[in-house]
Amino acid sequence: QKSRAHSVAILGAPFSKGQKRRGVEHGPKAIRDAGLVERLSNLDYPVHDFGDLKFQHLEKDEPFRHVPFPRTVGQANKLLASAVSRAIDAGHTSVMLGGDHSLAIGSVQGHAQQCPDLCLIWVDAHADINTPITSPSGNLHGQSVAFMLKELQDKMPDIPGFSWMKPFLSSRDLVYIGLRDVDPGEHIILKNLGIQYFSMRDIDRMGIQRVMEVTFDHLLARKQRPIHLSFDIDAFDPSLAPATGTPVNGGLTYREGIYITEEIHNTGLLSAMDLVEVNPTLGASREAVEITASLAVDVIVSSLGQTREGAPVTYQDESA
Ligand code: 6HN
Ligand code: MN
Ligand code: MN
Ligand code: MN
Repeated sequence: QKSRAHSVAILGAPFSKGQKRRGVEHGPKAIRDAGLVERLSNLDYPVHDFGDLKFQHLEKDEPFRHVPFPRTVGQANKLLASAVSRAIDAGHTSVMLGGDHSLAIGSVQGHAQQCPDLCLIWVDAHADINTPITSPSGNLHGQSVAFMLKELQDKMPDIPGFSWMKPFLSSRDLVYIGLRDVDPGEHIILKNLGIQYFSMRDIDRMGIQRVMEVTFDHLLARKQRPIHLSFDIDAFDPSLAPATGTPVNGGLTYREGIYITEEIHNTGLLSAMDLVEVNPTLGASREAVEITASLAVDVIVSSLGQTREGAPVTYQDESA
């Protein structure tokens, strides 16, 4: 129940080539402009904002079958993986600001370099577990998890740009929350591998409290280990998070989303997180963009220990 006195590393990842719409590369700026660092400094640990990663532009990057920008996405994730690995090694809790969800490949892989026994909680409307073969769109942000899973190794073609990594995660160390738009090929993978998931229908049936209990039973009952939280803002209902590329009706309420992150914080095991798919060019209005970015900040500060019930002062406040 006790949070470790960890410092927080913020890594901006302005990247959009995991899908075809521009604008999501401005996500890190929108989330910072919504007050991320100020809100985090109200909590009692040091915050290190490492700024934005500089991703390289590749002149020639032919599609692999119908998958666009494979080398660009592969190389960006390689860079991100080493940045996350270094941040964890330095003792920080890593907070990656996307960018599109293909960035989870590098973020989780870099985390796993330091913490090979990590488990993964994926909060999303989508399962992002298409392979390049099953993917209807070709977009790599819908395939991130397939690159990670050992059990899918023989279903993955040799796609250019990814020779730097091998699958590192076992399918039983993964839980999904919030699913409501799963492609046919993804559904087969979820069922064949027996992956633990909670769709929006499951949340309707069980309630979010029971969902979190079963999630932690599944991931932590055998042993306590580091948690990676990969949070796609489109897990929320589009009325709360309109500025995103692939919105789907019937998403998480504000309170369900914050309950998820409060419970994750309460385990004391959160070691790295991603907040992805905030696209400030897609909001219908300035306000639509602002509520989406400010929701992203709420998710991050809640994951890192901001509570709705207040907290005792744990330091000497000289101005008091
Ligand atoms: N995301 N399942 C669709 C696809 O193109 O594979 C949508 C993926 C959305 C990805 O929101 O991170
Ligand atoms: Mn430090
Ligand atoms: Mn996603
Ligand atoms: Mn999604």
